[in-house]
Amino acid sequence: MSDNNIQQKIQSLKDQLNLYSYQYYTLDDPQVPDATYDRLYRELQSLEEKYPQFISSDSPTQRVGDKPLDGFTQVKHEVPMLSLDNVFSAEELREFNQRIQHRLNTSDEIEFAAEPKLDGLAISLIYKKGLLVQAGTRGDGTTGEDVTQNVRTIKSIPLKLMGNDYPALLEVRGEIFMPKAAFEALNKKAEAAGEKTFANPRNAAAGSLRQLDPKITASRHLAMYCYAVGKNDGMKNLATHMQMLDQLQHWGLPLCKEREVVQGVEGCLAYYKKMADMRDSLPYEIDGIVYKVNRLDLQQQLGFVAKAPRWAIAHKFPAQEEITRVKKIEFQVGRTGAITPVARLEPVFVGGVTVSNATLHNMDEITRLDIREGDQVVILRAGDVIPKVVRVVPGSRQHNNPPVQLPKHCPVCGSDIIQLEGEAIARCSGGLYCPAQRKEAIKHFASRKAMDIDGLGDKLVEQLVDEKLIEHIPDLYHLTLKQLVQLERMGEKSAQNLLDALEASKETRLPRFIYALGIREVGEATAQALALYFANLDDLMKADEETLQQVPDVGPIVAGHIVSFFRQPHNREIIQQLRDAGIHWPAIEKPAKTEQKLAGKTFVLTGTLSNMTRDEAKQALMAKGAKVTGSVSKKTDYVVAGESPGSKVAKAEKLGVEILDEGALMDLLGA
Ligand code: 5U1
Repeated sequence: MSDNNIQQKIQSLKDQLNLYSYQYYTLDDPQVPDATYDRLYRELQSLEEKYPQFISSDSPTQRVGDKPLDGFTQVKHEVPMLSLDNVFSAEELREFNQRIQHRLNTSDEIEFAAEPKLDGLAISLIYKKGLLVQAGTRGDGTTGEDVTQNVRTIKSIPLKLMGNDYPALLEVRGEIFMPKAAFEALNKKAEAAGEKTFANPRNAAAGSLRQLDPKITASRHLAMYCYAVGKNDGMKNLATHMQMLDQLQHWGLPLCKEREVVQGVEGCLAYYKKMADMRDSLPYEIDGIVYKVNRLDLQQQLGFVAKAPRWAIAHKFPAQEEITRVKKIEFQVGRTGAITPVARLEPVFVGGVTVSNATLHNMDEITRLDIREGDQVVILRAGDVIPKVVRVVPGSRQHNNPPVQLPKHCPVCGSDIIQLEGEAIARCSGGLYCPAQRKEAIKHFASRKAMDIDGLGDKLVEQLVDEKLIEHIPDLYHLTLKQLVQLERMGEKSAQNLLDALEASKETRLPRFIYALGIREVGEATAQALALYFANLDDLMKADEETLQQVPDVGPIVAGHIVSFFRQPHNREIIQQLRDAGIHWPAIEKPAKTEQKLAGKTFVLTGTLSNMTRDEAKQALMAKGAKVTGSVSKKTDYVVAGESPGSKVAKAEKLGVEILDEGALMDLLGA
């Protein structure tokens, strides 16, 4: 082959590989199997080895350089890298909008380009004649660090722009971040190796980018979204910010897919709400929304104040992490006797709610955190998840309180606390002698997914047990109006309502009753599966471990818990007393094996259905052998979306899970 031919061959391989890489990393839409990419990559590699004179900086083989750096040199930002002003409420956003309208001397609705605010670090990329020549961190806005070697390892960032209409000089700005999945994998690996973990994806991204050895950066799976243009020598015919972003995307740069044009403050607020709802299912961490006046001429008119533009604002989500102090560490007793340490906190507003307690799970967690009473701690409340103590603030220990010890005796009934070898959970050995366990068992029995006894909330259960009006679950069904009205804050009407609710709860369904018994590790789905398999309670009560393990999802541990529950005379007595009190359920017809046509399929239901309730749809699906779960994962086969479905559909789309409408569900059910 002549030199010319070799050069042409190398160029065509580079173009092809860069395109496949763009499809894979930027569009999330791979067009060829990985093996094809690998084969072409090796072909290019071997040609470049033979003809090193033809290696160029935009070759995919040159993403990771060989040499670690001694340190980072500085880069100057000719156009300063600005920051954004923040607002924290709809009211402040309205004020921002009014300031803009006032300055533009208009009452017309302003059009905004809206996009998520990523929790990463700002970066400037410089392309000369389409080739990536420099990447710099923001630093103080004027001078940053040269991290070109490391940024070149980020696969979604093109080493060479696509097309041929880009300006000779183009500076692109955006955010480098670590996707949630990469962050979790990185921390898992660090934990397994006994190394320090990163507190959040932002720190992980910053730590990974500031590595002297680019090979380490390359292994960290960073990503980038572009959100602005810095210095350039001509971006033509653009009227709006969104057109500018679309143009960057055409040149192969990575852009956030969730970006949208919205109208006025109300449009901004609707977008904010939509993204807040989607936040947990997004593959990256965000801490708010950025709105920018969409028209570029208006941006120019508005100009800047100090270090921030007047035409853009970040609307932050409520902080998810806050610092507070641990007042006390107490031990709670759960329904199954599990002893859970709980941190009582000085109340703190975090993630949109006031938090004054956080579970510490078990003694292993206390040791891991090295947490003591009086310590200052970082509390995390993300989405709907329960608040969590992330870490003790280093150096915050003022009173040298002693390390926390697991008590030897139950704080409620005084029975011995036992911790079996190899188990993280310690338990009170008091069983139903322990009022705490009894209370929790009764609360569970009355709860919505169990017997659904309206008006019998946690507080009332505590009161009934404390006043010795009830001791065990069946006593609920012997309460009288006279007894109830004696309780503090209980009027005759509420008392009668409770008695009516208790009466109504006697007519139930077998799966609810099994779940209500509170057998360890028997949740709603397992209770349903047990009811379906055995069809009556007596057969379930007699079943041995081997038989139980025939039931979908029941393994040896759950089977063991079920057998030992029904073996206890006390539990059998309670069941008999409940039946004697009149609790009953309709007979279940065992579905024939041939009717189990959805066996092995996992469904998630979301939104409102018009022909049946979600619970009815769930029963119908389970009767056909399907499993119905509450959250979408890779294991989900179908998501059934009714009216106003929420974020589960977005997650399903992301994971490529099939989405069915109500009609398709009815077809599957043969209705
Ligand atoms: N999404 C987004 N984040 N962010 C951060 N847009 C955006 N714009 C910024 C910053 C600092 O600055 C503009 C002024 C370009």
